[in-house]
Amino acid sequence: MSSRRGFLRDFLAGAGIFASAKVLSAQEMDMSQEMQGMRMKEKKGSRSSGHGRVATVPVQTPDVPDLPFRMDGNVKEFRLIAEPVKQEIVPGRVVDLWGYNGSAPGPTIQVTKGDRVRIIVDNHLPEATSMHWHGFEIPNDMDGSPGSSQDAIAPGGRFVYEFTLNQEGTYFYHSHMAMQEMMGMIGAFIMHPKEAHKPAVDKDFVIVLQEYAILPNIDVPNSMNMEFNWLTFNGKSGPATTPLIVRHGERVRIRLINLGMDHHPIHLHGHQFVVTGTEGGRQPESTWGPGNTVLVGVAQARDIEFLANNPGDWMLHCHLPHHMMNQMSSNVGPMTRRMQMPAGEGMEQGMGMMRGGSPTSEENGPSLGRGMGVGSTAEQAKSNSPLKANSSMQRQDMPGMQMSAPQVSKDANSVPGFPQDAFMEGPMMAMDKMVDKPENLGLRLGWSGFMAGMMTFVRVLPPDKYDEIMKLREKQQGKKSMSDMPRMEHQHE
Ligand SMILES: [Cu+2]
Repeated sequence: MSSRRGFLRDFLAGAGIFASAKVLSAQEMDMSQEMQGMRMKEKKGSRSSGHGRVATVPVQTPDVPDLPFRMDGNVKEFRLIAEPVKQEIVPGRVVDLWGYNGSAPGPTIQVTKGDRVRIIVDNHLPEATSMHWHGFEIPNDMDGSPGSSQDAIAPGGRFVYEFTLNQEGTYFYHSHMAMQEMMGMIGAFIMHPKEAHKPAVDKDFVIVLQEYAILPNIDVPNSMNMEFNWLTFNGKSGPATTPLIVRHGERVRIRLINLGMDHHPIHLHGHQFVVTGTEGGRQPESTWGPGNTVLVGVAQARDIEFLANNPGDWMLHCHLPHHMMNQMSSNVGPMTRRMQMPAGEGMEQGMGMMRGGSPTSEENGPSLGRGMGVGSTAEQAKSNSPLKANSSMQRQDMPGMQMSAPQVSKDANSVPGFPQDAFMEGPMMAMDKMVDKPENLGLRLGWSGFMAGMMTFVRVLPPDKYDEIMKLREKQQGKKSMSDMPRMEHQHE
């Protein structure tokens, strides 16, 4: 029995399914059997059942767990707990978000068209919440609209949703309390077709786009701010995002989901893709046209597909310049690069560092650093500060940071516009070792200094490199103890 349990544990870890020791139960047996079936089909290569039908592959959501389920008769039963979450979005930056089951975004739900599902939602937040099923064609009383289709779920309360799903595509769930959305409360809800769409894909990924405004010396997002200094893919900012690993020649789908305040033009290097789906499901092939950038609007989903026929490590990123930065805040201090230039704010004020009040107080709410936010009153003309060339920017408090001098010309300080606010890109920001993981194996030395915000890689690898990374990943995930894994509490029994 113990060896069987050990096998299950390894298997679940290998499949990227996380559960705590508390829930090693029939629930996992159901989940594992279904996932095993999917994986075996995946391994066969063509995944054809012999009648021209091709099975779907499960989606991978890098850095986010899948939500396990148990079968209750013919009903797939899931449990979601709305709760505060501590999340490390880059090494050393742990922030207080709100999410589901210990993760923001919440765990990914995968079902198949025709499934009857039950989702038990428990509210462990200090305030009321409600769960909306975005784009679902379900009875009105299951829609999760607080005040109209149901009462909001009180703190400590529970609501049980149950419906049959006859749709297919990239959907999502989210709190229908607006400010909670800006604390992280969304998750992917993938409805697989009964057989794969043609042409079938070999890899299917999900990326949830989120953004936060977090003042430099506090860990709580300012949900009132309208500009953002932390931009995340699946709850991580570059270089902490986990690359999408693809074997050369595979067909790839990436499902992008946006729930924030901004639209994100997501750009892929080295390939042209077609948009094959929206938040409303599959698009007819007659609408597919080539592109390499897709605008994912707020509350929208976009599926892109391409043949990974160009080997290499290709960037996949939001193309808004400010969305490729981390912890964006202003250069501050009394900057007196030339005479007569107005001095900036003091360090604390200029960076929006809190010394009183809450993140949403009158003093801190509308403004983050220099002129961030509607109604900002702290906007002032500031010169740029001189930057010492050839000086190491090694951070003593972060030993994993790579030691090197910024690449700056000798006359840099006489060039108007230099240094720009947020001069933070380049080799001196590299932290390869701090974000070491199998998926990063073999990336060029210093790569991490150029990845921030909504940035990751699609790594199109030759078979030997691909196999090497997969083996390493399985080994590492097998080693993970259950206590290290994201929390999944089930308290009803
Ligand atoms: Cu963006």
